[in-house]
Amino acid sequence: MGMLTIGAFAKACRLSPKALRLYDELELLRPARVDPDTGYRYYATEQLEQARLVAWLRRLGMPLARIRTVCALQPGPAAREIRAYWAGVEAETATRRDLAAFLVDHFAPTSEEDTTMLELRYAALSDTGLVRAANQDTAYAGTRVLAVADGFGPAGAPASSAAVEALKTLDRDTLPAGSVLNLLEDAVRGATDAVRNIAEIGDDGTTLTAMLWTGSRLALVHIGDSRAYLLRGGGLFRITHDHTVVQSMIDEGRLTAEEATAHPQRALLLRALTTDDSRSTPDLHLHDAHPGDRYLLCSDGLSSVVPDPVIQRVLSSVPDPEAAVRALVTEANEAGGPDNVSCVVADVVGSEATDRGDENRR
Ligand SMILES: [Mn+2]
Repeated sequence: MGMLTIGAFAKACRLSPKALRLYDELELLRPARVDPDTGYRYYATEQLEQARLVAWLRRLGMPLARIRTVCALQPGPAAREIRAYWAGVEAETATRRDLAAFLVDHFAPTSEEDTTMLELRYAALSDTGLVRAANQDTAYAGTRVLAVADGFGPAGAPASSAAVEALKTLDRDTLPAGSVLNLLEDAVRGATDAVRNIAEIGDDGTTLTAMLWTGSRLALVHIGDSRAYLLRGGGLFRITHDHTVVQSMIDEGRLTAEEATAHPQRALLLRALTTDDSRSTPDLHLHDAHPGDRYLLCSDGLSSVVPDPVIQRVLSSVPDPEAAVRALVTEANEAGGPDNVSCVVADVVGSEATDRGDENRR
Protein backbone atom coordinates (compact mmCIF):
# COMPACT_ATOMS: atom_id res chain seq x y z
CA MET A 1 0.00 0.00 0.00
CA GLY A 2 1.58 3.28 -1.12
CA MET A 3 1.57 6.09 1.41
CA LEU A 4 1.38 9.79 0.57
CA THR A 5 2.07 12.80 2.73
CA ILE A 6 -0.88 15.11 3.28
CA GLY A 7 0.61 17.58 0.79
CA ALA A 8 1.03 15.03 -1.98
CA PHE A 9 -2.37 13.51 -1.26
CA ALA A 10 -3.99 16.95 -1.31
CA LYS A 11 -2.48 17.68 -4.70
CA ALA A 12 -3.62 14.32 -6.08
CA CYS A 13 -7.25 14.63 -4.92
CA ARG A 14 -7.58 18.42 -5.42
CA LEU A 15 -8.55 19.12 -1.85
CA SER A 16 -6.49 21.53 0.28
CA PRO A 17 -4.50 20.19 3.25
CA LYS A 18 -6.67 22.44 5.41
CA ALA A 19 -9.81 20.74 4.05
CA LEU A 20 -8.26 17.30 4.61
CA ARG A 21 -7.55 18.17 8.26
CA LEU A 22 -11.17 19.29 8.67
CA TYR A 23 -12.48 16.09 7.09
CA ASP A 24 -10.28 14.11 9.47
CA GLU A 25 -11.78 15.92 12.47
CA LEU A 26 -15.30 15.31 11.12
CA GLU A 27 -14.45 11.62 10.55
CA LEU A 28 -15.31 12.03 6.90
CA LEU A 29 -11.89 10.92 5.69
CA ARG A 30 -9.42 9.60 8.26
CA PRO A 31 -5.74 9.36 7.31
CA ALA A 32 -4.45 5.79 6.97
CA ARG A 33 -1.72 6.56 9.47
CA VAL A 34 -0.82 9.38 11.86
CA ASP A 35 2.80 9.50 12.95
CA PRO A 36 2.66 9.22 16.77
CA ASP A 37 5.75 11.43 17.21
CA THR A 38 5.22 14.20 14.67
CA GLY A 39 1.43 14.06 14.24
CA TYR A 40 1.93 14.07 10.45
CA ARG A 41 -0.95 12.57 8.54
CA TYR A 42 -0.34 9.96 5.83
CA TYR A 43 -2.90 8.76 3.32
CA ALA A 44 -3.04 5.53 1.35
CA THR A 45 -3.27 5.78 -2.44
CA GLU A 46 -6.41 3.60 -2.14
CA GLN A 47 -8.07 6.55 -0.34
CA LEU A 48 -7.79 8.78 -3.41
CA GLU A 49 -11.05 7.51 -4.85
CA GLN A 50 -12.98 8.41 -1.70
CA ALA A 51 -11.24 11.78 -1.37
CA ARG A 52 -12.12 12.72 -4.92
CA LEU A 53 -15.73 11.67 -4.34
CA VAL A 54 -15.82 14.01 -1.33
CA ALA A 55 -14.39 16.77 -3.52
CA TRP A 56 -17.12 16.21 -6.14
CA LEU A 57 -19.87 16.28 -3.53
CA ARG A 58 -18.41 19.48 -2.08
CA ARG A 59 -18.48 20.99 -5.53
CA LEU A 60 -22.19 20.12 -5.64
CA GLY A 61 -22.62 22.22 -2.49
CA MET A 62 -23.62 19.29 -0.29
CA PRO A 63 -23.12 19.90 3.44
CA LEU A 64 -20.37 17.82 5.08
CA ALA A 65 -22.75 15.91 7.35
CA ARG A 66 -24.74 14.77 4.33
CA ILE A 67 -21.56 13.82 2.46
CA ARG A 68 -20.66 11.57 5.38
CA THR A 69 -24.04 9.87 4.96
CA VAL A 70 -23.54 9.40 1.21
CA CYS A 71 -20.02 8.01 1.64
CA ALA A 72 -21.29 5.37 4.07
CA LEU A 73 -23.95 4.11 1.64
CA GLN A 74 -23.91 1.43 -1.04
CA PRO A 75 -24.05 2.78 -4.65
CA GLY A 76 -27.86 2.41 -5.07
CA PRO A 77 -28.87 4.16 -1.84
CA ALA A 78 -26.07 6.72 -2.39
CA ALA A 79 -27.57 7.61 -5.77
CA ARG A 80 -31.00 8.04 -4.17
CA GLU A 81 -29.54 10.23 -1.44
CA ILE A 82 -27.86 12.52 -3.98
CA ARG A 83 -31.07 12.69 -6.03
CA ALA A 84 -33.03 13.62 -2.87
CA TYR A 85 -30.46 16.28 -1.98
CA TRP A 86 -30.68 17.79 -5.44
CA ALA A 87 -34.48 17.79 -5.47
CA GLY A 88 -34.33 19.79 -2.25
CA VAL A 89 -31.93 22.29 -3.83
CA GLU A 90 -34.22 22.66 -6.85
CA ALA A 91 -37.31 23.14 -4.69
CA GLU A 92 -35.51 25.82 -2.70
CA THR A 93 -34.32 27.48 -5.91
CA ALA A 94 -37.84 27.37 -7.36
CA THR A 95 -39.18 29.20 -4.31
CA ARG A 96 -36.50 31.87 -4.67
CA ARG A 97 -37.14 32.08 -8.43
CA ASP A 98 -40.83 32.75 -7.78
CA LEU A 99 -39.97 35.45 -5.29
CA ALA A 100 -37.52 37.00 -7.76
CA ALA A 101 -40.22 36.98 -10.48
CA PHE A 102 -42.62 38.57 -8.03
CA LEU A 103 -40.13 41.34 -7.30
CA VAL A 104 -39.36 41.87 -10.99
CA ASP A 105 -43.10 42.29 -11.62
CA HIS A 106 -43.32 44.62 -8.68
CA PHE A 107 -40.67 46.95 -10.09
CA ALA A 108 -41.61 46.56 -13.78
CA PRO A 109 -43.29 49.61 -15.32
CA THR A 110 -47.04 49.22 -15.71
CA SER A 111 -47.84 48.16 -19.27
CA GLU A 112 -50.60 49.53 -21.50
CA GLU A 113 -52.63 46.39 -20.98
CA ASP A 114 -52.94 47.10 -17.29
CA THR A 115 -55.30 49.98 -18.05
CA THR A 116 -57.86 47.46 -19.39
CA MET A 117 -60.79 47.35 -17.02
CA LEU A 118 -61.04 43.88 -15.58
CA GLU A 119 -63.31 42.54 -12.94
CA LEU A 120 -63.78 39.29 -11.00
CA ARG A 121 -66.94 37.18 -10.92
CA TYR A 122 -66.73 34.75 -8.06
CA ALA A 123 -68.40 32.21 -5.82
CA ALA A 124 -67.33 30.20 -2.78
CA LEU A 125 -68.75 27.07 -1.23
CA SER A 126 -67.65 24.88 1.67
CA ASP A 127 -69.26 21.56 2.55
CA THR A 128 -68.75 19.09 5.41
CA GLY A 129 -68.73 16.11 3.06
CA LEU A 130 -70.31 12.78 3.87
CA VAL A 131 -67.95 11.33 6.51
CA ARG A 132 -66.63 14.06 8.79
CA ALA A 133 -68.70 15.23 11.75
CA ALA A 134 -67.69 18.88 11.39
CA ASN A 135 -66.40 21.28 8.77
CA GLN A 136 -62.91 22.62 9.54
CA ASP A 137 -62.51 24.25 6.11
CA THR A 138 -63.18 27.90 5.40
CA ALA A 139 -63.88 29.29 1.92
CA TYR A 140 -64.36 32.93 1.06
CA ALA A 141 -64.73 35.04 -2.06
CA GLY A 142 -65.07 38.84 -2.18
CA THR A 143 -64.27 41.65 -4.61
CA ARG A 144 -60.54 41.49 -3.82
CA VAL A 145 -59.89 38.42 -1.71
CA LEU A 146 -60.38 34.76 -2.60
CA ALA A 147 -59.37 32.21 0.03
CA VAL A 148 -59.53 28.57 1.00
CA ALA A 149 -58.18 27.30 4.32
CA ASP A 150 -58.23 23.73 5.63
CA GLY A 151 -57.84 23.59 9.40
CA PHE A 152 -56.44 20.61 11.30
CA GLY A 153 -56.10 19.57 14.92
CA PRO A 154 -58.64 20.10 17.71
CA ALA A 155 -58.81 23.84 16.92
CA GLY A 156 -58.78 23.35 13.15
CA ALA A 157 -62.09 25.07 12.46
CA PRO A 158 -61.34 28.33 14.34
CA ALA A 159 -57.79 28.29 12.93
CA SER A 160 -58.94 28.17 9.29
CA SER A 161 -61.62 30.78 9.89
CA ALA A 162 -59.19 33.12 11.73
CA ALA A 163 -56.66 32.89 8.89
CA VAL A 164 -59.29 33.84 6.31
CA GLU A 165 -60.69 36.61 8.54
CA ALA A 166 -57.23 38.16 8.72
CA LEU A 167 -56.97 38.22 4.92
CA LYS A 168 -60.43 39.77 4.61
CA THR A 169 -58.96 43.03 5.94
CA LEU A 170 -57.73 43.48 2.34
CA ASP A 171 -61.21 42.97 0.91
CA ARG A 172 -62.15 46.61 0.39
CA ASP A 173 -62.81 48.90 -2.59
CA THR A 174 -59.43 50.64 -2.45
CA LEU A 175 -56.31 48.83 -1.43
CA PRO A 176 -54.24 50.59 1.22
CA ALA A 177 -51.10 52.33 -0.04
CA GLY A 178 -48.05 50.14 -0.45
CA SER A 179 -46.85 47.35 -2.64
CA VAL A 180 -48.95 44.24 -3.12
CA LEU A 181 -46.07 42.20 -1.80
CA ASN A 182 -45.96 44.10 1.49
CA LEU A 183 -49.74 44.15 1.82
CA LEU A 184 -49.88 40.40 1.39
CA GLU A 185 -47.00 39.76 3.72
CA ASP A 186 -48.62 41.88 6.43
CA ALA A 187 -51.96 40.13 5.93
CA VAL A 188 -50.32 36.70 6.11
CA ARG A 189 -48.47 37.71 9.25
CA GLY A 190 -51.84 38.76 10.68
CA ALA A 191 -53.26 35.39 9.67
CA THR A 192 -50.35 33.53 11.27
CA ASP A 193 -50.71 35.50 14.53
CA ALA A 194 -54.45 34.83 14.54
CA VAL A 195 -53.85 31.09 14.10
CA ARG A 196 -51.26 31.11 16.88
CA ASN A 197 -53.65 32.85 19.26
CA ILE A 198 -55.98 29.90 18.76
CA ALA A 199 -53.55 27.03 18.40
CA GLU A 200 -52.29 26.00 21.81
CA ILE A 201 -50.34 23.02 20.55
CA GLY A 202 -48.35 22.08 17.48
CA ASP A 203 -51.16 19.82 16.28
CA ASP A 204 -53.38 22.79 15.44
CA GLY A 205 -53.06 24.85 12.30
CA THR A 206 -54.39 25.49 8.85
CA THR A 207 -53.46 25.52 5.21
CA LEU A 208 -54.06 28.77 3.35
CA THR A 209 -54.35 29.32 -0.39
CA ALA A 210 -55.54 32.82 -1.18
CA MET A 211 -55.48 35.44 -3.91
CA LEU A 212 -55.56 39.21 -3.74
CA TRP A 213 -57.03 40.96 -6.77
CA THR A 214 -55.29 44.23 -7.70
CA GLY A 215 -57.49 45.07 -10.70
CA SER A 216 -55.09 43.63 -13.28
CA ARG A 217 -53.18 40.97 -11.38
CA LEU A 218 -53.73 38.28 -8.84
CA ALA A 219 -51.22 37.92 -6.05
CA LEU A 220 -51.25 34.37 -4.75
CA VAL A 221 -50.20 33.28 -1.29
CA HIS A 222 -50.01 29.56 -0.60
CA ILE A 223 -49.03 27.23 2.22
CA GLY A 224 -50.08 23.60 2.75
CA ASP A 225 -51.98 21.21 0.50
CA SER A 226 -54.94 23.24 -0.63
CA ARG A 227 -54.53 24.14 -4.30
CA ALA A 228 -54.96 26.83 -6.92
CA TYR A 229 -55.69 25.96 -10.55
CA LEU A 230 -55.92 28.16 -13.62
CA LEU A 231 -58.21 27.31 -16.52
CA ARG A 232 -56.85 29.22 -19.53
CA GLY A 233 -57.53 28.51 -23.19
CA GLY A 234 -59.30 25.27 -22.21
CA GLY A 235 -56.22 23.91 -20.41
CA LEU A 236 -56.12 23.29 -16.66
CA PHE A 237 -52.90 24.25 -14.89
CA ARG A 238 -52.13 23.67 -11.25
CA ILE A 239 -50.31 26.80 -10.07
CA THR A 240 -49.48 25.74 -6.52
CA HIS A 241 -47.08 23.14 -5.20
CA ASP A 242 -48.34 20.91 -2.36
CA HIS A 243 -46.28 21.29 0.79
CA THR A 244 -46.61 17.62 1.67
CA VAL A 245 -44.28 14.75 2.44
CA VAL A 246 -45.55 12.78 -0.57
CA GLN A 247 -45.07 15.72 -2.97
CA SER A 248 -41.44 16.01 -1.84
CA MET A 249 -41.07 12.25 -2.41
CA ILE A 250 -42.46 12.69 -5.94
CA ASP A 251 -40.02 15.57 -6.50
CA GLU A 252 -37.18 13.34 -5.35
CA GLY A 253 -38.24 10.58 -7.71
CA ARG A 254 -39.01 8.16 -4.87
CA LEU A 255 -42.74 7.97 -5.61
CA THR A 256 -44.89 8.31 -8.71
CA ALA A 257 -47.85 10.70 -8.75
CA GLU A 258 -50.11 7.66 -9.04
CA GLU A 259 -48.60 5.91 -6.00
CA ALA A 260 -48.96 9.14 -4.04
CA THR A 261 -52.77 9.11 -4.31
CA ALA A 262 -52.88 5.94 -2.20
CA HIS A 263 -49.95 6.71 0.11
CA PRO A 264 -50.87 6.34 3.81
CA GLN A 265 -49.00 9.56 4.67
CA ARG A 266 -50.44 11.64 1.82
CA ALA A 267 -52.03 14.11 4.28
CA LEU A 268 -48.76 14.82 6.15
CA LEU A 269 -47.91 18.48 5.66
CA LEU A 270 -44.40 19.88 5.45
CA ARG A 271 -45.63 23.44 5.78
CA ALA A 272 -48.76 25.11 7.18
CA LEU A 273 -49.72 28.04 9.37
CA THR A 274 -48.91 26.61 12.80
CA THR A 275 -47.10 27.49 16.00
CA ASP A 276 -43.88 26.25 14.37
CA ASP A 277 -42.14 29.25 12.79
CA SER A 278 -39.77 27.14 10.70
CA ARG A 279 -42.69 25.53 8.80
CA SER A 280 -44.89 28.61 8.38
CA THR A 281 -43.37 30.41 5.38
CA PRO A 282 -45.83 30.60 2.45
CA ASP A 283 -45.06 30.76 -1.27
CA LEU A 284 -45.89 33.98 -3.12
CA HIS A 285 -46.65 34.40 -6.83
CA LEU A 286 -47.97 37.21 -8.98
CA HIS A 287 -50.22 36.34 -11.94
CA ASP A 288 -51.17 38.65 -14.79
CA ALA A 289 -54.91 38.31 -15.32
CA HIS A 290 -56.26 37.75 -18.82
CA PRO A 291 -59.93 38.17 -19.69
CA GLY A 292 -61.41 34.67 -19.85
CA ASP A 293 -59.14 33.23 -17.16
CA ARG A 294 -60.88 31.12 -14.56
CA TYR A 295 -59.23 30.42 -11.21
CA LEU A 296 -60.12 27.62 -8.83
CA LEU A 297 -59.01 27.43 -5.22
CA CYS A 298 -59.86 24.20 -3.44
CA SER A 299 -59.09 22.17 -0.36
CA ASP A 300 -57.73 18.61 -0.63
CA GLY A 301 -61.29 17.37 -0.06
CA LEU A 302 -61.78 18.08 -3.77
CA SER A 303 -58.36 17.40 -5.32
CA SER A 304 -57.74 14.12 -3.47
CA VAL A 305 -60.93 12.46 -4.73
CA VAL A 306 -61.85 14.24 -7.97
CA PRO A 307 -59.30 13.69 -10.76
CA ASP A 308 -57.95 16.72 -12.63
CA PRO A 309 -59.73 15.78 -15.92
CA VAL A 310 -63.09 15.85 -14.11
CA ILE A 311 -62.26 19.21 -12.50
CA GLN A 312 -61.30 20.48 -15.95
CA ARG A 313 -64.55 19.22 -17.50
CA VAL A 314 -66.70 20.87 -14.83
CA LEU A 315 -64.81 24.17 -15.00
CA SER A 316 -65.03 24.20 -18.81
CA SER A 317 -68.70 23.31 -19.03
CA VAL A 318 -70.34 25.26 -16.20
CA PRO A 319 -70.08 29.00 -16.97
CA ASP A 320 -71.66 30.42 -13.82
CA PRO A 321 -69.25 30.46 -10.82
CA GLU A 322 -72.06 29.69 -8.34
CA ALA A 323 -73.14 26.66 -10.36
CA ALA A 324 -69.50 25.62 -10.86
CA VAL A 325 -68.65 25.47 -7.14
CA ARG A 326 -71.86 23.52 -6.50
CA ALA A 327 -71.01 21.07 -9.28
CA LEU A 328 -67.48 20.55 -7.92
CA VAL A 329 -68.70 19.91 -4.36
CA THR A 330 -71.22 17.45 -5.79
CA GLU A 331 -68.40 15.62 -7.61
CA ALA A 332 -66.45 15.29 -4.33
CA ASN A 333 -69.48 13.96 -2.47
CA GLU A 334 -70.32 11.54 -5.26
CA ALA A 335 -66.75 10.25 -4.90
CA GLY A 336 -67.55 9.42 -1.27
CA GLY A 337 -67.09 12.85 0.30
CA PRO A 338 -64.42 11.56 2.73
CA ASP A 339 -63.24 15.04 3.75
CA ASN A 340 -64.53 18.57 4.07
CA VAL A 341 -64.55 20.13 0.61
CA SER A 342 -64.15 23.80 -0.27
CA CYS A 343 -64.06 25.54 -3.64
CA VAL A 344 -63.71 29.10 -4.84
CA VAL A 345 -64.18 29.84 -8.53
CA ALA A 346 -63.31 33.28 -9.92
CA ASP A 347 -63.61 34.46 -13.52
CA VAL A 348 -61.63 37.38 -14.93
CA VAL A 349 -63.99 39.35 -17.13
CA GLY A 350 -63.23 42.35 -19.36
CA SER A 351 -65.06 45.67 -19.13
CA GLU A 352 -67.27 44.92 -22.17
CA ALA A 353 -68.49 41.74 -20.55
CA THR A 354 -69.02 43.73 -17.38
CA ASP A 355 -71.28 46.20 -19.20
CA ARG A 356 -73.32 43.39 -20.72
CA GLY A 357 -73.57 41.81 -17.30
CA ASP A 358 -74.87 45.04 -15.84
CA GLU A 359 -77.52 45.27 -18.55
CA ASN A 360 -78.57 41.71 -17.89
CA ARG A 361 -78.96 42.46 -14.23
CA ARG A 362 -81.14 45.51 -14.85
MN1 LIG B 1 -58.85 18.52 4.04
